[in-house]
Amino acid sequence: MNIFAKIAAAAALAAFAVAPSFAHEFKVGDLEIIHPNVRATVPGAKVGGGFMTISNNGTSDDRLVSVTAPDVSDDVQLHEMTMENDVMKMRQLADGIPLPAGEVTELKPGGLHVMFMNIKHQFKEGEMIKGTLHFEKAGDVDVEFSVGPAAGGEMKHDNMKMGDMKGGKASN
Ligand SMILES: [Cu+2]
Repeated sequence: MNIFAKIAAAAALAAFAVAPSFAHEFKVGDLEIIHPNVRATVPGAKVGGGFMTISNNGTSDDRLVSVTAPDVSDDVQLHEMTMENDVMKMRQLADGIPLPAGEVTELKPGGLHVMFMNIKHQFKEGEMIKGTLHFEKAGDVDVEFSVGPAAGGEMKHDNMKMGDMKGGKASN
């Protein structure tokens, strides 16, 4: 192997080794799940927020029904944050998150998100957290949430009173 081949091989290996941290995605049926990630949590925090982009490339609507991640939480919920009269409100989406055919649905800070309740350990930046997404039509897919930096302020679940949470049905 000449020196150039060695460099190329090393570069390929390095790229492979770091790839999951910035570009990971999962597929199930017609759904593409791009960069599932969670925010790092501070010590003692009880909850963590999770985000991802889901592209429904099919011709029929689907729905993210639930998420499970027994390594970190026994109660993973789907939430929506909305502004109502200048007040940030969070509600649980009992019917899950609709994924219209041909559309890209974003779970992001300040909007739709996954919430890991009563987390079993701190989420540390750089780690991966195993979870399973359950879709109404596409079925189940195992994913890994990469742990990114801690919240920058848009969504501090820790400061939210649980009393502010209202159960509700997802509106389509
Ligand atoms: Cu939440």
